[in-house]
Amino acid sequence: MSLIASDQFRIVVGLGKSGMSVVRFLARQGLPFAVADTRSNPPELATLQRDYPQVDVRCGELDVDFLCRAAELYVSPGLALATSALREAAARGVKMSGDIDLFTRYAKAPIVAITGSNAKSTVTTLVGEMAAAAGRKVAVGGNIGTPALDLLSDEVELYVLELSSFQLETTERLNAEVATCLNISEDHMDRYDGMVQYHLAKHRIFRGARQVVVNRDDPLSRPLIADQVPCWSFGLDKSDFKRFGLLQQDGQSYLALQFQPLLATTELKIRGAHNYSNALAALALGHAVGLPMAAMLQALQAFPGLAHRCQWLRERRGVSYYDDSKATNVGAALAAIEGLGSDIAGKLLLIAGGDGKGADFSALKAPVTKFCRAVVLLGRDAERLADALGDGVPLLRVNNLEEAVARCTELAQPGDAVLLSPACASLDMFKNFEERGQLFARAVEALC
Ligand code: UMA
Ligand code: ADP
Repeated sequence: MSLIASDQFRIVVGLGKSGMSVVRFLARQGLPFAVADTRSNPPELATLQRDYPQVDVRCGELDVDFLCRAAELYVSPGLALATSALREAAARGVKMSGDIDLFTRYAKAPIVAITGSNAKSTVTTLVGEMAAAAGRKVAVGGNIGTPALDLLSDEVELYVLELSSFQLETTERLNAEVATCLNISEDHMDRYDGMVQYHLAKHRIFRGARQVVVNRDDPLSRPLIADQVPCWSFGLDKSDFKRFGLLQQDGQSYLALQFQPLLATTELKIRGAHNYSNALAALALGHAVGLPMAAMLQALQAFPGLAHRCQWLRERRGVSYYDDSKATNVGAALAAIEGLGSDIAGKLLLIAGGDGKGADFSALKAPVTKFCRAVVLLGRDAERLADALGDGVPLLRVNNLEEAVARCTELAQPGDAVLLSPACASLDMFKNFEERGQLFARAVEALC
């Protein structure tokens, strides 16, 4: 390895899933690189040492002089560019980049790019299913799981990428065929100085986009783009020219484009107004890249929804149990409380709390007071949530999900629903939101 700065030498910063995908990619390209991670034992260390034993890897506090030997750093989305060592390296002329930036330089097929505070995974999966139903060779990845660089192949005809604001921060110009920011509500306030910074990071998705899709129900989803860039829209109001929306006909509500009803909402397996919005967003994105309508509707009808997103688990003595563990922010929990709350005969028993990521919980107060019989709180920010919710409904504190399920079950009446929709990240108590959802489901299963 070269010890002096070179325009060839790069450093991968962060050795998680995305860092490891960059390692594999650079190794395939035969480019010289090293790896750094602030953790003493990063998740992919064993894999790196097994598959690339010759690569120099530095664990522990980042060493600025070491970083400055590189022309370019590929920084994990999990590390803020404001980290002091990264800021200093940038000030000394090192280029900051990321896995998505690298991906865009090599991807040959068109990209459908999806960001937003909520609904990214649902819409990304839907567009992927639609493209597959249309017979396209489609590759789906990004923040949803498979790192984008692991998707790269000459065989691929369409890339569908879920992108987080973190990934977009290090992406110079995505040049997507079509890009969307589905919605914006407060999230990751522990990483951004405020909503303006978060919004700016999200809107980087539109850089170089050939077409855009906007949400008529969320003005913050609208990019500043030139008039000539084709723009499709979706929203829960009436459809129109280039506008996907809902049409009422014969007492039925239809997903529609222009004046044409496409599919009755009752034909969908995913329910609730927020999911109709997601279905319309996916149709708009698919339509923009030329997917045939019949294949898209077939995929929509078959889609059962993703696990841990308002997922129905069971009914016991007239009470339904729902796992919405993926509600890691206030906007997602609001959609579940309002959507489910207005759909059931009884009231909600809400389980909430966890790592609030610096969020303002006050928007939950009115819907919780309206729709909940009681709220069971757990996790690091339980007391901050309690302060925001006030005394409109009984608040109970518990230490774990088993206790939470037991308390809710005692209080529930026939027609009620028990809803895990934490409005918080899970990392203070669980490995991830999946583990939180699985433990909740296990506690619900265990009820005799
Ligand atoms: N970390 C350190 N030091 C380092 C690098 C990371 O302490 O040097 C810590 C940070 O707390 C960081 C965490 O480790 O948050 C994870 O970083 P990582 O580099 O190990 O992450 P990856 O395994 O590469 O996962 C990343 C995305 N993670 C984040 O953005 C935090 C995954 O999104 C994504 O699926 C994966 O790349 C593949 O593209 C996860 C996520 O939580 C699901 N995303 C956030 C969200 O959806 O809200 C944005
Ligand atoms: P993301 O990948 O952006 O986190 P998901 O599709 O995984 O999105 O859904 C995350 C959470 O957001 C779930 O709790 C889900 O119920 C909720 N949700 C889904 N669609 C919407 C929407 N259109 N608006 C607000 N919340 C939504």
